[in-house]
This record gives sequence, C-alpha cells and structure tokens, in this order.
Amino acid sequence: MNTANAANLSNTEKWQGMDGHHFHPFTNPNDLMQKPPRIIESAQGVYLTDSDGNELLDMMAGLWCVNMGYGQKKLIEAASAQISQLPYYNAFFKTSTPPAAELSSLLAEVTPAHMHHAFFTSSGSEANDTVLRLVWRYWDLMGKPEKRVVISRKNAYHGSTIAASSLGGMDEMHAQGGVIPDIVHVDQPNWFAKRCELGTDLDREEFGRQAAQSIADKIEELGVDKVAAFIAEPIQGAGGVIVPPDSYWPEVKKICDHYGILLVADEVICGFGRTGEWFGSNLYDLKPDLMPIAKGLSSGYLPIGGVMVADHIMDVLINKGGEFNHGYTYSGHPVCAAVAIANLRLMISENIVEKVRETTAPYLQKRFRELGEHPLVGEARGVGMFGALELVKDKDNYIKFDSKAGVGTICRDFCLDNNLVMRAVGDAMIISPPLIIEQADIDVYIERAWKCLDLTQKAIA
Ligand code: PXG
Repeated sequence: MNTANAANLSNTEKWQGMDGHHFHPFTNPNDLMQKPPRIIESAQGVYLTDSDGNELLDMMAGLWCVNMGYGQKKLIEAASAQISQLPYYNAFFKTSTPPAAELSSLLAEVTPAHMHHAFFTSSGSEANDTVLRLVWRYWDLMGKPEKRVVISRKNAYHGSTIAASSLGGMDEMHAQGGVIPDIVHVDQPNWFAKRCELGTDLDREEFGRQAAQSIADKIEELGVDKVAAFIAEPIQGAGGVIVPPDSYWPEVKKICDHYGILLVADEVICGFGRTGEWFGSNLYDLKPDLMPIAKGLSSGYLPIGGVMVADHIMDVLINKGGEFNHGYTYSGHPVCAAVAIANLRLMISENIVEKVRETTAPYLQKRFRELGEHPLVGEARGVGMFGALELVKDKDNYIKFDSKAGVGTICRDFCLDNNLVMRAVGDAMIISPPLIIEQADIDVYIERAWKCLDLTQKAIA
C-alpha cells in the first residue's frame, strides 16, 4: 500500500498509510489491516492530541510511564543540552560520563537506604535480564551454583525479552516463545479472581497468607538448595493492578528470610511515586536484594532502566567477583541519564511523592470508588495512582462475564471514542495516570468513565 504520497489525503490518512509498514508490538497485524491505528501527534500535561484534533485524557500515563506528564520543559532542555554536549559515550572500559555518574548517586539517595549501586539498561526488560544474570552470578560467587531456580508468579509481567518473558507469568507469551529453564510460577494474590472462581465468601487476609504460603510450598517441593530468588512486582500492574491483601507481603518477606533466598522487587511500574511512596518497596517495607527500575525513572521521555543492587550483594560482587560479563551499548546513555536526572530533580522540587500521598491519590481513590457503585462494576480497587474496575455480569454474586465476550475491550473502545484512555486487562479496566494530574482532571475522568460504563452496559444488554 503506497498511499504516503497520494494527494487529497488527510494527514491522518497519510500517516496511517505509511504505518502499514510498521510491525506493532503486542498487536494482531491483521486487525490493523482492517482498522488502521489512531495517530497521536502531540501531548501536554495529561492530555494527548490525535491527528484529527481529538484531545484524549491519558489515564495510563502512556504505558505506565509518563509520571511527570507531557511537555515538561526541564526534561526537554536537559535532553537538548546533553545531546549537544556529548550525545553518546559508553560506560565500559573504566569510563563514565557526568550524567551517568550523577544519576547513579541520585538514585543511591532516593532508593531504599540499603541500596547504593545502579546498573543501567535501556528498558525494564533488559533490567530483568540483568537481574537473572546477577542472581545466578551471586550464588556462583557464594559457592552455591546449584541455586538456580527463580520463583515468580502467574500473570506477572517482567518484560518481553526471552529471560524477562520467562520470568513473567503470561501464558500467551510462554506459548509463543517457550520458557527458559529454572523459572517456576506460583499463584498471584488475586483475591477477586479467587472469590469469583470459588463462588463463596473468602477471607481476604487468610487468602493473602495462603498465597504467600504457596511460595514456601514451592521452595519445599524444589528443595531450598535449588532455589535462588523470588521475583515480584509489589503491586502487579499489567496483570490487572492486583493489590495484595495486607497479610501477603509481610508473610512473603518472612518466607524469603527464613529460606535465605533473594527477593527481587520489580519496581518498573510501582517505582517513582506511583504508590504514593518513592517505591512499592517503601510502601510494603520489602528491603529487596535487587530492584529493577525503568519507566518513571525518565517519565518515559527517553528509554532508560536499571537494577538497584543492595549493599550486601554488591559487597560480594566487589570482593569475590572480578568482571561481570554483562552490559549494553546504551548502559548509562548520557542523554537518557540527563533526562532521568532532570526528572528526579523535578519530582523532588515539586514534592510530587508527598503531593500524591497526601492529596492527589486520596482524592483519586475516593472518586474511583464511586465507580464501584456502577451496576457493571464488581470491584473498584487501587492504591496511590493505580486503579482497576472489575466488570462483572452479576455484582451481587461475583459472577464474571464469559471471557470470550470481550466486555473489557468493548468498554475500552467506548473510552477511546469518548476521549479517554483507559486500558482493559481482560474485563478489568485499568488506570495509572500521570502523577501530576489535578483534581479537575480526575473529575473529568470520573464523568467520562461513568458514561462509558453506561454505554458498555447498554451495548451488551
Ligand atoms: N517489569 C514490569 C513490572 C513492567 O510492567 C517491564 C518490566 C518491562 O519493561 P520494558 O521497558 O522492557 O517494556 C514492564 C513493562 C501493558 C504493558 O500493556 C506493560 C508494560 C510494557 C508494555 C505494555 O500493560 N510493562
């Protein structure tokens, strides 16, 4: 299809024509042949503008990443200044650059107190590949090379490279890429799903303890001498904003300590203020051994991620290690690092984490719960600047829709048609807005969301 140069086409049509050559991530290419993509052309604050001039309220912060919102001058200027000064140099061969150096020291300040070293990557997926290399390296150096197995959770998302997708717990991804050995998955602490599955009352905290116990059971089954680590998002994001029962994390922490296995807290989504704390690990007092980060580190303006390493792990790598044979061309990329520094400094000067915790998140969560009153919504849950609405067939009896009916997708499409970006994970409608969102925008959100729930209900009646 060569429509790119055709006369009489709108800009939208021209871009859509050219985009016919674009092989999109996580998309059925056949669907795009039937209906070309929406083209997002610009953005400001919490609003996106598409090529037809529609203004969409972005309640997903891009893909869970544009935490400080669009159009932030300080980030733009930092990129521009650094690209002129030094667009690229690497961190290999005993070399560094001022932005990579400054970002590592800034991260040592804002991350939990027992972490003072950052390994840089370009994405969360690369961060989790690095995690796996580090976990295995650590146990080798500790003289326990047989400790190889990493326990993860069903429906976890840790990225799309082979290691990261194997660590993740998404069946559809495993089915297409296989899984590398030595990674096993236990149940996620999804109280709502279990409640619907059982069709009876289910004590939330007891369920949380049982979900944690499944990790201990797995360690016993495999033998503790084989188990290296447990990896989890403090709150599962792409898996459907699964907020664990309060009983879950304290129990998991006890289990990891008891068996002496490493705890990896994947902070790619939870990190940088989304939960109302700097990190989900602060919220749940996790004290992880390794902490992958990305997304909100640069508010998504440029691709950068990393792994924060706890001091006691770093001591082993320094004192017993030698060379760690791992790294990427763009590890510590100076322009990406400069933007991340500007982003973190902006977060600090705007007191954004405190503002989220004290003001924005309580307001968002209060209004979000109002959506729980809608007849289609079985549960409205959330923490900080995270939320999920479970769409159900029968809210009194916790009966879900047939998954094939695609009710979440129907609702998502109504949202887009009504200038609202809300993501569907199955029949859960997800939000993860920019942290800088104001109360007035939250009010706009609630109004649009309620309308789209009504439209969905009518459409499926
Ligand atoms: N860990 C977590 C917890 C994530 O959410 C990654 C790692 C991988 O990061 P990169 O930068 O490699 O994408 C993620 C990414 C979705 C969606 O549809 C979620 C992510 C990425 C793409 C889509 O919810 N999360």
